[in-house]
Amino acid sequence: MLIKVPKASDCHESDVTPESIYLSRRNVLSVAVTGLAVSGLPRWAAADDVARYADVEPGKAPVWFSEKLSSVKWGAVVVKDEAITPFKDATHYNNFYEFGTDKGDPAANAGTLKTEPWSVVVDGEVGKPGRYALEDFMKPYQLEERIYRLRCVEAWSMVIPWIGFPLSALLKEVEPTSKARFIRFETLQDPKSMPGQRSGFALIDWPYIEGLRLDEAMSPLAILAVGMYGRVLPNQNGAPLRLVVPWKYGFKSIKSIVRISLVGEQPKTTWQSIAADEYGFYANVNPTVDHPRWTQARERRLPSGLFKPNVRDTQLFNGYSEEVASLYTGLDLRKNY
Ligand SMILES: Nc1nc2c(c(=O)[nH]1)N[C@H]1C(S)=C(S)[C@@H](COP(=O)(O)O)O[C@H]1N2
Ligand SMILES: [Mo]
Repeated sequence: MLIKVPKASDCHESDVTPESIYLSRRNVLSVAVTGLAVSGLPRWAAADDVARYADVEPGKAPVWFSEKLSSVKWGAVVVKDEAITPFKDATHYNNFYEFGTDKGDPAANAGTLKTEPWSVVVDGEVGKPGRYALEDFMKPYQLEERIYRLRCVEAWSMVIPWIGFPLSALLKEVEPTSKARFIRFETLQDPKSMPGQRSGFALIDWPYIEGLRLDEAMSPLAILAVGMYGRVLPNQNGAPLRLVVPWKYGFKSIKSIVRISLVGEQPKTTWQSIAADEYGFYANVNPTVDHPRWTQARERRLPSGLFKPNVRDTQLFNGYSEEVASLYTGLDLRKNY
């Protein structure tokens, strides 16, 4: 990752505002009455309910998404006692190098990304390979809201309410063969719509590639996201389909996926290819294993002011140890960073 000195324009000078201010729900009353509230969010909402986040533009959603929105399991996983990052920050402070390397570039440039029609290829070591139109690809899945911390390797973090479905559900659909040991993801390559792929940002050998071990991919926390903040994913956040693995540094959560392959060998990932000594395949969030050029012990929780930074301790596995630590028993996390 490039070293970036934060600019004043990168973030707001405000302290974190309680989640309740950003979040208003149609069913708040019913939640209070039934006592299902978790940090102001219900675990389950009525079937016709839609989460409403204040100050969020609904965005132009495809029909399949709007249809699924009415049956989303709202607040299926939540973060307790931490505010949801304002939508404005989550959509204007991004890493998506296909659209430029400045934090504001994806918001400024990703409008050119054409997300409809979109197709996804599933191939490699699977019983049911195929090429699907996104609306067909999505048919089997029930959407859930998953409110997760996102910790970038650059030491900033957010809390984002994603809408997606477990990656394990996809794996069940496509039937990995006994030879499948890893899953590999590929982002769209389209220099016409992606200025970062034309500008000769020579470091990256496009397309962007990421991967997981198969057992990591099966973790109930790993999701494929199609929405956030109660709406369809904005282009700059990886529309129309992206990975979210909340216990790993953000670069593992690959955006705008066009190909998912089950493979026998560990895939060569984009950031590993750029600097293998700085960015590993595992990239598990770990406060005790520093990046060679900066500490990973702490993070800036956005929004964070330049003069009043909102800094907090980074947690092992980004606070998801209980769910994922067992995946790594016997693995030297210092060597396998
Ligand atoms: N294709 C692609 N996916 C990507 C990136 C990228 O540059 N290209 N950046 C990654 C990094 S470094 C981070 S921190 C997250 C940021 O996701 P967000 O902008 O939705 O917060 O996306 C990840 N996925
Ligand atoms: Mo990142």
